[in-house]
Amino acid sequence: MMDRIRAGIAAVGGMVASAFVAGSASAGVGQPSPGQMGLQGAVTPVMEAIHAFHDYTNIIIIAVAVFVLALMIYVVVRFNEKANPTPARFTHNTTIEVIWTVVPVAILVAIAVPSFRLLFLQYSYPQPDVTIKAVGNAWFWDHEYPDHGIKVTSNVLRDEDVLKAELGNDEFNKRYGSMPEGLAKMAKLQQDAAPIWKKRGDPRLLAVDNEIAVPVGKVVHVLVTANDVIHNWTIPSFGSKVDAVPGRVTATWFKANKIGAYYGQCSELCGRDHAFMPITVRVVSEADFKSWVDAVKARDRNKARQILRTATGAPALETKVAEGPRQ
Ligand SMILES: [Cu+2]
Repeated sequence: MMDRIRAGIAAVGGMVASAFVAGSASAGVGQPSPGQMGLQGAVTPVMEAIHAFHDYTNIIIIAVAVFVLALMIYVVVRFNEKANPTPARFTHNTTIEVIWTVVPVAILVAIAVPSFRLLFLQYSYPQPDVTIKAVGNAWFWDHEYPDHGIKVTSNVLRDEDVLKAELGNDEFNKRYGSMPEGLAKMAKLQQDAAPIWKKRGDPRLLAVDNEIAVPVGKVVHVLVTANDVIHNWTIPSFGSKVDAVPGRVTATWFKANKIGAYYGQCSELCGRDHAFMPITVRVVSEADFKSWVDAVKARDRNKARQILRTATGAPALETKVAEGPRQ
């Protein structure tokens, strides 16, 4: 009975896994895409290795599931009471017992070796070109660049923030100021903001007011910690996901090889606004990175944001930069 349940679970696992393999081809890069089932597209060596390991492991999982299913069908057909009225009475077979012990061990070793290789790639840090200290707060991120002397506070952009940036505070208050706070107002704001999100080219709930940048093709170390509770610094397309623990420094590294905008979000349940502390990293050319650093140093948030948008081919904004709830 247990064996049958186990085989059933393996068969279902195989089907799910094959759906994942099929889905990964259509996955977006830098952010999730509608109907996506697999991992987000890779732009770093680590994420490429994660993809390769994921696909490789799936092949083994599917092969095992198909084999077990075939065995079960064979047993059901060949050894049911009608087809096989007098069952054999033996209980041991040394050859088969050796095989069903050795083969699974070999399969586990075949999974363990590339898995350790991936772990070593993730946790042996090459010499950094840029170092970022990411600090998780309830509920926003601070990013410090100790070698460049800058600090960027990233807040989630809400519907009302982009509406305010688009309409101006006065017009915003005129339209929405008299509405009572609640679900109806939230729905109205979401509806009215939808075309603005589209025009901006920013993904709702993943976009932040002040984004951070890194130069393309450079090794970046992210030292991650937290001020209050445990958060998690994640950018799926970089293959980076590390806990931000108060009083402790964890680290991740990446070398992004493609200019663009990459989105992630806190991935450790951290409280009320856990779902509203995204991270945006723009990978830009060395020259754009330098001018962004200068703009941040000069405390010109608007210019800093426009530099990053232009550098990554995002639509330029006529409106001033939208600011999130906390500065
Ligand atoms: Cu968090």
